[in-house]
Amino acid sequence: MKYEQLPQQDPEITDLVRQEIKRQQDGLVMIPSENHASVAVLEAMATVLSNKYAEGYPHKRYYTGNQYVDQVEQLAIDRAKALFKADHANVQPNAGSGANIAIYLATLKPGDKVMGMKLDQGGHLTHGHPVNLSGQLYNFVQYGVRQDTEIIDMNEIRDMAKKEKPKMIVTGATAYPRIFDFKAWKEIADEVGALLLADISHFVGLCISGDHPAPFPYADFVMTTTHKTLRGPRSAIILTQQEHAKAIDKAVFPGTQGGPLEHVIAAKAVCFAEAAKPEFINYAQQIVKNAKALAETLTDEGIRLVSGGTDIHLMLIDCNPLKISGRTGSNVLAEGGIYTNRNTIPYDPGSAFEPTGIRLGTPAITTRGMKEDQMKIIGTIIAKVLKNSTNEEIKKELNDTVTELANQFPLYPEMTI
Ligand code: DSN
Repeated sequence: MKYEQLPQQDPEITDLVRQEIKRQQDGLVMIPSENHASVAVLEAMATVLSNKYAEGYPHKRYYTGNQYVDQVEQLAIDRAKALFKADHANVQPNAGSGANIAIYLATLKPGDKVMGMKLDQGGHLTHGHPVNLSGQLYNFVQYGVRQDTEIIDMNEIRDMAKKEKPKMIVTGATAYPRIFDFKAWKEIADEVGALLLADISHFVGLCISGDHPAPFPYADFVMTTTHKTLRGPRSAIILTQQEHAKAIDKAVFPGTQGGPLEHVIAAKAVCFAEAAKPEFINYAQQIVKNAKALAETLTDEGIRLVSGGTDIHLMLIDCNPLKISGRTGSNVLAEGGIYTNRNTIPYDPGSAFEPTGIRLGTPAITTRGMKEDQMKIIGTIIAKVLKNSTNEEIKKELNDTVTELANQFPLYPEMTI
């Protein structure tokens, strides 16, 4: 991928893009919701498809000149349906938040009761947090994890669902290191007559590889972002059973969005084709193997992980025993080139802004080709740094380790700007 016009025309933006490429190349991205999309995915976004307005859906548009974007969008729809074994796919949502809001708009009335996971125990803003439209428009009751196990207790979920009788149950999380057993959730949803939404944004790649239970045939609605473990462009999709197809399409456009981003839809089509290849299964399986190896190393080094480890691609470090804040821990790692994020942990004594946890994961470093041996190296240095966050020698050791790994596992070598 060679940039030509941009460097000539806009040196300021070029320089910032160049520095960002270098930051990603020279560091280790361990924020579990980030990844490195393929050059093909990135190239699909840098196309003239971006110029086209296409309100509506393939062959039902409001403007003329859609003969090619119709085919692009139809390809994306067909590939998504095949990949996820879904009756219907809407590939237009620009982001996960908008996708969730569109699902609510399609199915709920303001004030309807919904069950979703608490943000500070792993959920998402759009799963009913009071500062978000979801929590303001709908009557969300929020579930969490048990304090002793830090794991969701399905008996508690059943009791809550029976008591609250929600119209919808939202599953999925952004900071929960265990799995969602969709079959068990469906049984509870059926018992109380609730619709089931599976937000699989984080672990979508693992649903494809079989490392996490698949949401279909249990969920009524499935949504996912496309840039996390799916490794596509920054965007989202909604998958449904046929009976909800019309309502979902109406809720996305004209309900919550205008003209779709056809260049991003093209990039989604490219990533769905990539995810349908056997190599992707190996990739997603390796994400989990790496996460388990990393969790084991951190634990062996005396770091406490929420719920004792992970089943998926991410884990949460409890910073309380280390006597540092999540901010200090994630900042000192970032200074040495390991990017994680500060995060609340269940029953956090801190706040959302100053939490006492660090969230980290393996999707992006697995994309670079790293395996269990590298996880041991990374886990060992992370533990050492967090236990000695003011020690300059150890910080230097972190820097050297990151440089060595980054050089050994190059990223975007073909990218010149
Ligand atoms: N911001 C995303 C994440 O990091 O998990 C969720 O929307």
